[in-house]
Amino acid sequence: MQGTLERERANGAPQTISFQTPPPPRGSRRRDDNSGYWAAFSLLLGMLVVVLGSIAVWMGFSAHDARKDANRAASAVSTGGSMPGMDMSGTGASGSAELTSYAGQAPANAAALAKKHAAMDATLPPAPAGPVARVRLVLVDRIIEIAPGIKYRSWAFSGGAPAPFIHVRQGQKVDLTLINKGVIPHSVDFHAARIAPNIAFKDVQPGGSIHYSFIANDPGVFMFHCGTKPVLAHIANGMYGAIIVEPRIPLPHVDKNYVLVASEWYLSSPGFPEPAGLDMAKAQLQQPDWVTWNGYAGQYVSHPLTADPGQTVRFWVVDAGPSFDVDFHIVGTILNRAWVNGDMTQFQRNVQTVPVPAGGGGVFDVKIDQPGLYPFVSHSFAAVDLGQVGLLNVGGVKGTMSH
Ligand SMILES: [Cu+2]
Repeated sequence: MQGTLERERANGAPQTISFQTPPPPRGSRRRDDNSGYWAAFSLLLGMLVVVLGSIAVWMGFSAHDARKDANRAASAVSTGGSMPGMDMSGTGASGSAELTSYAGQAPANAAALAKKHAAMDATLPPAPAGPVARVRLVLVDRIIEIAPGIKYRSWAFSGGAPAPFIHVRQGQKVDLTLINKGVIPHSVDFHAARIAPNIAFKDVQPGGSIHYSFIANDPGVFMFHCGTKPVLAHIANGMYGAIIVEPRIPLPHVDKNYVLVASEWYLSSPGFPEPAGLDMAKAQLQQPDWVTWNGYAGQYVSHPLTADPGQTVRFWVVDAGPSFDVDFHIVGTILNRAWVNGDMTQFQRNVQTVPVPAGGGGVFDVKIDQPGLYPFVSHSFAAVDLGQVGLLNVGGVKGTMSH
C-alpha cells in the first residue's frame, strides 16, 4: 500500500512524507488456513506496539532530561569561572533555565548602522622585505562592534577581532612579541610554527610580555590564537587572527587577494544598548548568536568586496571557530582552484564547496566573467542566518541580493 502523510515542519511549512507499507509475509497465500498464525501474529504486533510506544515515551523524557542536564552542566562550569569579560547571566541563576538566544537581534536603526560601519579591509597586506618579519601583538581588552549596533567586551590582539592580518614569505623569520595589557594571563599560539608550545606559547601575566621567533618554513594560511585556558573562552572573546605565508614558488597570478577569518560569537545579552560579554554555556553547547567574516556580521553585504569581470580573485580563508567548521562556497560560480587545508603543494580544480575546519585554513581562486553580486558563505546555512555572508561585487553593479 502507498500513501502520503501531511505534517507540519518546525518552520511551519507543510511537509509531505511518502510511505509504503511492507508487502504481506511470504506464505500467506491461503489466509483461511492460517487463522491461528494470524492471531498469534496480531498479538505479537500488539505487544510490539506497546513496547515501542513505551520506548518512544522513555526516549522523549530522556532527551528532555539530557538537554536539561547539559544546560545544568554547562551552567555549573560557567558559574565556576569568574574571568572579567565573561558574563553568565544568559544561563539564569538557577542553572536550569533554557539558554537565551539573541541571534539576529539588532536595534531598529541596524540598516543605517551597517552602512555607517567601516568594514574591515579584507585586502591582503604586503609582506615585509628582508629576512625578518617583526610582529608586535598588544593584547587589549576593548569593546568592539560585532554586528550593526551590537557591542561586545572583547579581548583583542592589537585592537581587533580578528587581529590585523600578518603576511610573511616562506623562509622569513617571524620575530614575535606579545605584550599583555589585559587583566588576566594570555598567550599566543601560531599554527604556522614548529616550536615547543610549552615554551613559546606559555602564559604572559598582565603587564608582561613574551618574545619568540620561528622560521615560516610552511607556506599557506594559518590561524593564530590565544592558547590560555580555557581556550574556548579566549578564542570566543576574539583572540585570533590569520598569518599568510606566501610560498617561495610563486602561485598562479591573481588580480586581487582577500583574507577572510570566520568566527562565532556567544552573547550574554543582546549587546545593545549595553555591551555583551561571553556566555560560556552557549559556547560549550555551540549555540552562537552571531557568526561572522572578519568579526562583523554582514559587513561585506553593506560594503562588498570588489573585482572586475574576468579578474581572478584569491581568498585566503581561516576558520577561527572556536567550534564551527566552514563550508566555503561562492554562490553563482565554481572555485577554479582550491588549496584544500592550505596544502600549497597541490590544488583541486573546479570545486563547488570546500570545508575549512575550525583551526584550519584554505586558499581559493575564483575567476568570474559575468558582472553581478556573488555571495560568499559557509554553506552550512545556520552560519549564514547568523551573519556569515558577504558579497563579491563583480563589475561594480548596482542593487542588492534578493536572497
Ligand atoms: Cu587569551
